Parts: sequence; structure tokens; C-alpha cells
Amino acid sequence: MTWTVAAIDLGASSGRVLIGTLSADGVLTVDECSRFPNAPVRVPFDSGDDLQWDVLSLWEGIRAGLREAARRGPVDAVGIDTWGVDYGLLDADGRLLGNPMSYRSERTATAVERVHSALPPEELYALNGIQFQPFNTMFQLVADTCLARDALTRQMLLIPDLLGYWLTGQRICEVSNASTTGLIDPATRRWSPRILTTLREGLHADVPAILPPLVEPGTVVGPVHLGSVDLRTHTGAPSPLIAVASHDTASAVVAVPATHDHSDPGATFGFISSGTWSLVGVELDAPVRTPASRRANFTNELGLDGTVRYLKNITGMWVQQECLRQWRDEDAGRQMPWPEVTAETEAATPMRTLFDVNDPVFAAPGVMTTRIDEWAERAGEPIPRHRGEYLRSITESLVVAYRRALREATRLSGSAIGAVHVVGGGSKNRLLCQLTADATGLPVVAGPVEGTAVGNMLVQLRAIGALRGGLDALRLVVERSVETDHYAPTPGAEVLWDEAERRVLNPRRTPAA
Ligand code: ADP
Ligand code: LRH
Repeated sequence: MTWTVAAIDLGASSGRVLIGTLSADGVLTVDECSRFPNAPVRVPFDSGDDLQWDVLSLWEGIRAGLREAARRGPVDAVGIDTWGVDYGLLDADGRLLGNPMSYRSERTATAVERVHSALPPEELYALNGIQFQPFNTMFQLVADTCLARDALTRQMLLIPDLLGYWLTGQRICEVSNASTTGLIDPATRRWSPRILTTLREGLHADVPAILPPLVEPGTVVGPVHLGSVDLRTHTGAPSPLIAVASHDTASAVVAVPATHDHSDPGATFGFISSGTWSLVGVELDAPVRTPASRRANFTNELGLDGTVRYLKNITGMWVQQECLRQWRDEDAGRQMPWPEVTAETEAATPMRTLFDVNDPVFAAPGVMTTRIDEWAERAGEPIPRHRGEYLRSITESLVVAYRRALREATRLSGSAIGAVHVVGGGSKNRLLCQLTADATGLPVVAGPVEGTAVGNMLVQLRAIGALRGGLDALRLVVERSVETDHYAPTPGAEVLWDEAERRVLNPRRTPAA
């Protein structure tokens, strides 16, 4: 028998609904039902503006995608994964209190200070193992307690769980995404009592009261209701929503076509989930919460089947996306097609301008090239002269960050990496993959491009009994089903990247004007 599942997969640059069909011989085929843009939207208020998600247009894209999936045939299950940390707030009737804020909306500075005065960063990290980012859900929630809508708030739902509530009427909180809140103890996989008590009693932020019950990935949430369209399984029953590993990175790592080398307990694979963000690290059985890990700003997010994703968030293709958006606006709406982006990047002078992609100056939306120019000028790096040089400098600067993160991940976790797997849109970037192999001295395996959706589908398929086994068994399905590209490190190239890393980490800084 064949099985068909629908994955709703929302990234920060686009959303998509894909259907996956598992054949009787265990091969998964993926087809797209709909794709729609996503980007934070600037919305003014009395004393400034916010960046908010246009959740209603995402909802419309999802419904259109599911209607198309139903038109194509039976749907045995549905799953949702999205970017982490952000959420919607509901009132007592379950109505959404305004658009969810984007994590790029800078509103948490005071909240960060308040939380850190009650729980110093060292203590907090020992509890939640989550890297400090000013947009972690806990800081956003504390910031929200100062807003008028706080009086009406009865529940917080993370984005996949909010959409799941709209599809099923059931409110839950899936734990892989919950780990990005900063409120979870990664060893117990439960809300951290100490953090919750501190927020409620120390900061008068009654966060515990608005948290839904936690569930592990693979839990059946309930039947999907889609208005006039019936979503039915092969047996004619209403299609169930499965809580998949609903953090997009968690789903992406499920779909890495690699299996642990069980003969060597220390050996693992490195992963780079490369989309708007680049999430770079290794999969572990237990969190690492050492002071060295905190100083390196490594995070312990939760994955499928008790795993921990030990990784670093790197500002990823966001910088490239914002450059492309800027040039589209400058060119009267003409979008540079991918072949042109690739050709210009590959033709540009190598290693000319390098910068620290993780510098917070690159976080906000808006004109990006001037921010790269200013960084380069201060660091004594040459200013890019044309689009190809900007694109090349972004690719190479990302590779510097990848190499450093992979080295730190192995050092801090005591694991060894045999190969690096690149999944997500960045796996289509040939130069990025080849340079990652060169800079790390490790073989790189690129694909699947739709890793998040594939991981989402695999967890659904297991939950409905179409697949059995642990992560290795799920990853074998990916190996069997998806074509990957392989990049071998160029002999002798690694040493060039030592100097590249030095230029980024210790630039010849000139004082800012
Ligand atoms: P997200 O899930 O965060 O929205 P994706 O995984 O969809 O991100 O990746 C989007 C990124 O993939 C783009 O910003 C771009 O850098 C890269 N990408 C997509 N298609 C191509 C392509 N044809 N060639 C090179 N890069 C590509
Ligand atoms: C990647 C991601 C990542 C970030 C978050 C804001 O899409 O989920 O984990 O922390 O978006």
C-alpha cells in the first residue's frame, strides 16, 4: 500500500505545502502543492513601528495548499513545522490578539535586563542550555507583559501550534519547538520549574498560566477541519494532524541522510541547515551546558526521540536575501534569477572581502550593502565593487562561520565529525558547499533541499504506522529516496581558511566614524 502525507513547512522566506507519497518499497516522493512568500512586515504604532508576521496570508496559503492536496487524493496525515521562538497570544475565547511579532522586532532590551537581573546568564544557561539571543521567546513574553494586550492574554501558542489549533481546535505545545523558548530544561524535556517560578514571582510575568501542555513529536493532535473541503485518509477517516518535530531545524535534522557510525560512539555527522538562518552543529544524546559552551553561545535544542541538537545559530542567507530584495527595489521590481546570482558569485574575485555575518548590524531588514561596506571599512577589508563581489563575500563569510561553528561543536561536545550534511535551500548553492568542504577539510553531502518538509513527513509516517524504527530507519528512507550532491575537499585548501578566519575574528579595526 502507498501512504500520502501533507507537510506544511513555513520558513522565514517562504511557506510551502508539500505532499509526500511513500511507496510500498519504502521510497518517499515529494511534490509541491503550494508555495507562498513570507517576510516580516513593518507596522507603525503611536511611538514607533513593529515587525509582524502576516499570519493571515500564511493561513490562506496553507488552506490553498491543503485544498490542492485533497484535490490530488487521500491525505493520511498532516504535519506543521515553522521557524522557532515566535508565537501568537489568545484571549479567553481562543481569538488571536493581533499578528504574531517577528523575532526581528527589537522590543526586548529591557526584558533581557530584567530576566538577567533575576537569573544571571550563567545560571540561566545551566538551566535551559539555550544560546542567548535577545529574541528568545522568554524575553519576548516578558516584554509582552508590559503591553496593554497582556490583560486579555490567556494562552501562548508557538506558530506551528497556533496553526494546528486553527486546523483542529486542539491546543498543545510540541517540545522541539518549545525548546527554543528558553523555558525548557533540555535534560527532562519539561518546562523548567525554576525558570517559570522566577518569571512569575520575581518578574510578575505569569508565563506559566499561559503555557499549553507539552507533547513529544509523533503525538496525534486531532482531526483536521478545513471548512467546506474534506481532508480524508485512504480509509475515508478524517485526516489527523500529527505534532511533528515542529521546529523547522528539528525536522531538517531528522531528514539528514546519515546514520551514526555505531562502531565509534564518538563519531557523528555535522549538519548545516541552510536557509534564512544557518543552523550548524551536531546531534547528541544529552545537552552540553558547560561554561565554555555558554561562552561560545552554543545551544541545546530538542529533537526527535530524545536527541539534542547542539548547534550555533548563524545569520544565514538572510544577508543575501536582503541584498537581493534591495537590488530588486533598485531595479524597478526585477528579481535577479538564481542562475544569474550563481554566475555572478562564481565569477567574482575570491577571498576579497570577508565580514562577520553574525554581527548584530546585519539582523534588521533593510538596505544591506551599506552595512557590509561600513563593516568592511572599519575592518580594513576592501569594499565590494559590484553585485558579484557582495554575493561572493556573503558566501565566503558564511563559510568562515560554518567552519568555526563545526570546529567548536566538536571541541565542546567531544564528538568527531566524519562528514558535513547541508540541507535546505543553501544546499543548492554549489560554491557554498564546495567551499565548506575546502574550509573544513571534510566531505560535504548536499540535500535534501526540502529537508524540513521531508523530516516533517517522516515523523507523520511513523506516527500513522507507515514506517517503523528510530532515527536511523527514518534516515535510511531519505538515503533511498533523495538524490544528494557530494563535494570532496580540495587538497591543501584548508590552510587558506585559517587566514580567512583570522581576518574575520581579528580585523585591523579602524575606529567607527
Ligand atoms: P527558509 O526555510 O528559511 O525560508 P529555504 O530553506 O527555503 O529558507 O532557503 C532559502 C535560500 O535557499 C535562499 O535564500 C537561497 O539562498 C537558497 N536558494 C534557493 N534556491 C536556490 C538556487 N536555485 N540556487 C542557489 N541558492 C538557492
Ligand atoms: C530557523 C529558526 C532558527 C532561529 C529561528 C528564529 O528557521 O527556526 O532556529 O532561531 O528560526
